[in-house]
Amino acid sequence: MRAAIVIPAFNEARTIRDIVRRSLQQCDKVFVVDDGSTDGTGEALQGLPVVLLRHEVNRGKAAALWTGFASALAEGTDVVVTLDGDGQHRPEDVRRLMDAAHIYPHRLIVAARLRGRDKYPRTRYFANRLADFWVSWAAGHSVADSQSGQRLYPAALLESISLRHDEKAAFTLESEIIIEAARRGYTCVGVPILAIYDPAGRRSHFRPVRDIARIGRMVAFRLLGTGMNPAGLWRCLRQPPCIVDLAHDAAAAEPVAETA
Ligand SMILES: Nc1nc2c(ncn2[C@@H]2O[C@H](COP(=O)(O)OP(=O)(O)OP(=O)(O)O)[C@@H](O)[C@H]2O)c(=O)[nH]1
Ligand SMILES: [Mg+2]
Repeated sequence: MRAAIVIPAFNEARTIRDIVRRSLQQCDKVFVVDDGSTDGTGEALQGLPVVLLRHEVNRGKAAALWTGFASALAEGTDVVVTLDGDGQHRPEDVRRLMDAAHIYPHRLIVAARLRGRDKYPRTRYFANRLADFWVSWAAGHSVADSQSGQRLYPAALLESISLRHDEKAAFTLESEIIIEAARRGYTCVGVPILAIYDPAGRRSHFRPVRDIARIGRMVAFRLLGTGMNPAGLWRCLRQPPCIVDLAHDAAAAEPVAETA
C-alpha cells in the first residue's frame, strides 16, 4: 500500500522538525504545508527529504489540508495519512492506522484519543463530545473522536470529494469529510491512541464556542438537507463506534469490535 503523510503547520517551529523526522521513519513521502508561518516553521525542516509546500499568507487548516491532499494525490498514492504539526499526534501510530486500513480498505480510519482522556482540558473534552454527537448523527453512524486530525483517508475517497476549504471552514472541514465520506459508503473505523496534551505547549487556536458553533451550523445544514436523518440518529444512538485495537505486529492483529 503506497502511503503519503500530510502535515499542516502554522507556526510550529518548536515541534515540526521532530514530528517530520519521526514521520519519515514511517513513510518516505511526507508533505508539510507551511500555512503562512512567521516563526521559521519551513526553515526548521532544512536538510530533511520532505516536500515543503507554502502558503504565502495564512489560510487556515482546511486550506492547508487541501493543498497537501492535492500534492499527495498528484504524486500517486493509495492512502493519505494526516497528522498535526504541534506534537499532539505520534507519527509512530501511523503504522497502526495502516494496519487497520489493510483490514478495512474502504473505510476512513480515525486515530481516536480514547486513552489518557483525563489529561485533556475539560471544556475541550466536552466540546469534542458534543461535536461527536452531531457529526455522528449527520454521518448516520457513531464516530469516535470526530475532531481528531490524525486520520487515514483512502485516495479514492479524497479524489471523489470537493468541499469548502476556506478560512471559515478551518475547523469544520474534517467534520464535513466524515459526513461526506459516509454518504459514499466510507464509514469510520477508530483506532485508539493516547490523547497528548502539553500544558506547556503553545496556546490552543481552537475556540470552543466559535468553532463548535461553526460545526453545529454545518451539520444543521446537512441534516436539513436530509430530512433530519432520523434513521441515522437511531443508528448512532443504538450502536457504539467501530473501534479496532491492533497490535503493532500486523500478524497478530485482530479486530476487537466491529459494531458499525
Ligand atoms: N490553528 C491553525 N492551525 C493550522 C492553521 N493552518 C495549519 N494549521 C495546523 O493544523 C493543526 C491543528 O491545529 P491546532 O490549532 O493544533 O488545532 P487542534 O489540535 O484541533 O487544537 P488543540 O487541541 O487546541 O491543539 C496544527 O498542525 C496546525 O499547525 C491555521 O491557520 N490555524
Ligand atoms: Mg493541536
